[in-house]
Amino acid sequence: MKKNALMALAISFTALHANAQNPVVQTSYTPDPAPMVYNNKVYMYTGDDIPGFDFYYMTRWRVFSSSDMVNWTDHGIPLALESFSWARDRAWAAQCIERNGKFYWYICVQTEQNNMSIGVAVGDSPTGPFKDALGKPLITTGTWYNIDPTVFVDDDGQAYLYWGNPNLYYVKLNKDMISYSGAINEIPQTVETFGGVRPPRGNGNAANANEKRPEIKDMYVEGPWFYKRNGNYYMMYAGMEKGKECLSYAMSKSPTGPWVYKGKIMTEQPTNSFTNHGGIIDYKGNSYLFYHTALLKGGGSYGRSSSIESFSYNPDGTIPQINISKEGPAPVDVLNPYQKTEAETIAWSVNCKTDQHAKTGVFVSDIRNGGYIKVRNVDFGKESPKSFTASIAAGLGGGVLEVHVDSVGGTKIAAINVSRTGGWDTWKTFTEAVVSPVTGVHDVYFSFKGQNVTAGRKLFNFDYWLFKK
Ligand code: FUB
Repeated sequence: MKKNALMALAISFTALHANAQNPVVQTSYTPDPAPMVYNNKVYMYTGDDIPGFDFYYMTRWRVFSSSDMVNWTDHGIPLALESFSWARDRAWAAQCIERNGKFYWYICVQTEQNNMSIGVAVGDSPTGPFKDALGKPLITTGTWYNIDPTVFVDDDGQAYLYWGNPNLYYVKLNKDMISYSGAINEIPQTVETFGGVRPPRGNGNAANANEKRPEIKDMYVEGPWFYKRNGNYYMMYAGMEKGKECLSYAMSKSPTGPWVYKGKIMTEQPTNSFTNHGGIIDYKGNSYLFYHTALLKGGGSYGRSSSIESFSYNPDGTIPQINISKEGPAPVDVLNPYQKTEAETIAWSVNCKTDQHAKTGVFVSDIRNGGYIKVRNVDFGKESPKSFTASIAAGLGGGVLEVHVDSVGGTKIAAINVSRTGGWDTWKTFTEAVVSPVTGVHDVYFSFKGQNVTAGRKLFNFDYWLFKK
């Protein structure tokens, strides 16, 4: 290969990694993404995987939001098994929607009676607080089938709740969104509706890794995602191929079917995960597929993380095949650095985590030497800021917060020498001059450096930042 070609390859490799955006959260494991658009923002509701176990032993759910599809603000853990007096274990896939100013978060858990049931929590804001609306399950039939709720309110005001593994069910929700009318209906599964029929248990079922798994073209497994677009109803779901899940979909002209199988959306991708659980939204003129992989460092089939791809529908409303990517979607907005921004608004991060306290809310924690946070598409405008302010808590001293633009080693525009503030939850605002003028749109990197500290020691906690002109 010629020197120029090698150089071009090296540059594009660097560019690819410089723009890594998937998985979209690096501070925790975020399976089963369920996006919701509300008030010009996207909210992403996820589970909370705990890698290292050999099953989906999750105990809580998380919320993130974004205005630009690349910088995601962590809103912490507004809901957990403890929120439901009747829950025992397994905080599995969930979806939240808004109706009349209230937010209904449909979840599924293992109950004290050892079955899976669907419950609903209600809150006054998309980030909570939420509380169990009923004090008991909304859907419980004494079986393990009641998982993965998906909900949609149709144009005529009728709300539908679909769910299930291995069967697909629905009920018509009442206007209160916490009760339903009529029977639980089961959707027939055929080659025509979902691309195939589940073989008898013990011959291809996904639950047991040691089972023989004959090649199956497709079938409904779990993780339904129900929505309507341009008069078409869509049912996306986790299908099955070669012993692992794919994402497939069916369409209908009515909210209750008949469903017509349309094929696979995401097929034979190197996700490293048995499951893939998806969600689809339109936002600021684009369409997005949310799904999970096991590609975050330290992840696996029980350490899954949300990723996003943008796509365009075909003219007839069908969905094209979509591949996973590292880059994810392009930004659809800029970030204003002159407004207080939570430090946990992150496009990419290394060597830090998030935590939450009643007093402070969510903040960036576990900051280690060599770590950084990248925030994309920050618009400084025509005039450079003069100062940089950050709210920091440090139980010990010895850290520096450096601010760079364009890359982690790019131009340094400000630096704060962090001294002890009196405790890890004692917050102090530090302000320093901007030493290198910056205008226009840049990616900003908050880089964490230790001073005379061992590499692994926690440096400081970081709550929010802003620039001033
Ligand atoms: O996350 C636990 C379970 O795995 C979900 O409920 C399924 O959809 C699958 O993703």
